[in-house]
Amino acid sequence: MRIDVVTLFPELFEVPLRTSIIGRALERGLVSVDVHDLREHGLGRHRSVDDYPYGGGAGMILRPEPLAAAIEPLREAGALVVLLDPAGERLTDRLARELAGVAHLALVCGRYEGLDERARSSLVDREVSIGDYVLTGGELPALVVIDAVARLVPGVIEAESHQSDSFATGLLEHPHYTRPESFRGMDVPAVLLSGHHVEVARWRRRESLRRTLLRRPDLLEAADLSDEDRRMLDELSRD
Ligand code: JAH
Repeated sequence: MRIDVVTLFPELFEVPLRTSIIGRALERGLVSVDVHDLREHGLGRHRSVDDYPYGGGAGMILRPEPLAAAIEPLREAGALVVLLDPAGERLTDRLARELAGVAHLALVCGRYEGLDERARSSLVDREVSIGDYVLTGGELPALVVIDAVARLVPGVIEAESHQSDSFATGLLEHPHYTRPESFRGMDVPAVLLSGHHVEVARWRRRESLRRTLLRRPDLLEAADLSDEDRRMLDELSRD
């Protein structure tokens, strides 16, 4: 998968993209990320990229010409152009999986009060938001999209890891334990040490259901639940 990024702050992408699992995916050539500095397309001696809003008001708006110069070659290369914006479609596990199926993404990071409307409407295919809060720009959301999408690219992590992701199963994950068997008087549940794989699976399913019921009951509406799940939930809701 190929990802291009258009930003006024290319340096924000350096450390996150060379670190850990995403860094390894880039090294291995499973994903490529090219970060483009919008300032290179700035106008005049000061490489200006923004200006005052027509009609007045606070803040600055990104001018359309530098955006067009940066984005048009990416569109022509076949990229799906995604703007990170608080007014966009919410990033969910489903949207991450959809974007992971796109061969070439271009992520456009706004700053200030946003993009000139003519650039947005003519250069952008989709708008994505990572949540209902305003940030100082689209760079952190773009990194979130890259992280969420890149880990779904085949080979980046073991497929079992994301098939059991809570938002893929529709339930929150069960608790996890590792060594030692006893920590500050708190013991690992005996069933996990028993070697009874069927009982371990049943315990994990029950604890997933318990957590979901307690913390995110809204997720239960859409979850794919068996008759046995419903029996467990029934019992849990009576505790
Ligand atoms: C803020 C340009 N949903 C997260 C999000 C995405 C983008 C922005 N803020 C929040 C943003 C200022 C300028 C984009």
